[in-house]
Amino acid sequence: MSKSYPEYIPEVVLITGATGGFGEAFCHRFAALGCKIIVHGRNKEKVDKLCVSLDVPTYPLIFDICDKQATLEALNAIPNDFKDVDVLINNAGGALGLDKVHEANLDDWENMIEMNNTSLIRITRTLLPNKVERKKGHIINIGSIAGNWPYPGGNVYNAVKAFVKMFSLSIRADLTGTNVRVTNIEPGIAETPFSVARFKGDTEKAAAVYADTTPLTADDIAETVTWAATLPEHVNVNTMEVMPTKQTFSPLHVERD
Ligand code: 8X3
Repeated sequence: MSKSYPEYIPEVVLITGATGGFGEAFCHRFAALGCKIIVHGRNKEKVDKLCVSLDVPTYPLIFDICDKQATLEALNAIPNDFKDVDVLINNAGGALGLDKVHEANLDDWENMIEMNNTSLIRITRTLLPNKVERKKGHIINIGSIAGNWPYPGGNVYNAVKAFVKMFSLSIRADLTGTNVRVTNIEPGIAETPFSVARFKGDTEKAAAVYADTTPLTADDIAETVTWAATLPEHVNVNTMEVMPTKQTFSPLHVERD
């Protein structure tokens, strides 16, 4: 007789960047499983509103991911009934700009490193000892196909997502024997506020990214994340690259005279 899944339901899930796009979809999906949710965001009003909409116990976690002190203070103040985080989903981050390397904005580059890498390692390092002590837990990083496949204008965004992938695999190597799981989910083109942020509020440019095709949705990625998180505890999905059916690969570019 074959088993039926999900076999494992986490108790406490912490989602960073939870107030929109993927993060919000993750909140609803884990709430539907009955998990307690720590909802992170920068905007208190948005976080509070989302917490109220979830029909499970929630804890609002408000801080700017680029602020080290605020991050550490907020994480260290998580109350006892939420502090055993079973699943940490490092979802916060994003892209800024799509300019060529010699024209890109240096501040955007530095911000991308801060948002996608520095903050992620800080949060992970702070929450990991609890998981190791309990010999239980799962870190799910939201990477990107951008970390696997370079594309024009991707430059530092591609690089920060490649960092997330290699950091995920490296944490996994260090955590051998601890029973802690690590997964890097690598979505392709997905219709979320991602492109509005990349183009700094230019909604027309953002809409063009998703025009005349069928991109992934936040729900599609929530499905993959909850699948990885609810597999039996002896199963670890290392990486999972997910594209819309209508997105594929191009040949390598050859410059001709
Ligand atoms: C987002 C995927 O292809 O827009 O991480 O860079 S892509």
